[in-house]
Amino acid sequence: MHVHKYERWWMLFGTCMLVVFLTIIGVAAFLDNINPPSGMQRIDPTRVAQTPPFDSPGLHKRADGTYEAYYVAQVFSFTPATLTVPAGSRVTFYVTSSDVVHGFFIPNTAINMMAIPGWVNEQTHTFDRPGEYLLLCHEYCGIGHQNMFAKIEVR
Ligand SMILES: [Cu+2]
Repeated sequence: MHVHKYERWWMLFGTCMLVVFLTIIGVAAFLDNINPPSGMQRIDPTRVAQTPPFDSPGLHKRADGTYEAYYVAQVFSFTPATLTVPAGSRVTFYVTSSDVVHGFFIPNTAINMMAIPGWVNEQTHTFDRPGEYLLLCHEYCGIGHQNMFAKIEVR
């Protein structure tokens, strides 16, 4: 079978691009630890305020010295609005929504989740650099969406 040389170059180009894309995905998934959030934990969205631990949202210290941060997203705010985290601490964020789908995004970290009514999503980040981090809703959730943000202070 004869394959024209341009056809061979094009097949080689396509194969190389496939390898490049799979390498980028592999590096992001395994080296940068960027993975889809688990979303395996359920919660009754009508009873979020009465369901522990979301009845007291905020930062909770674990016995091993790491932290859990429980967040409730609702139109058009996050609870807690401000979180103070010690520098260098490893924080696992647990987030749910009590009304509609919201986003949960902290720029300059790998934290990027959806806050979905009925589900609890989680992701972990270590805050090595002190400073003020912005927590943004990046899923359009209604007329006040652009004002939906919170702050994380790392000291
Ligand atoms: Cu929003």
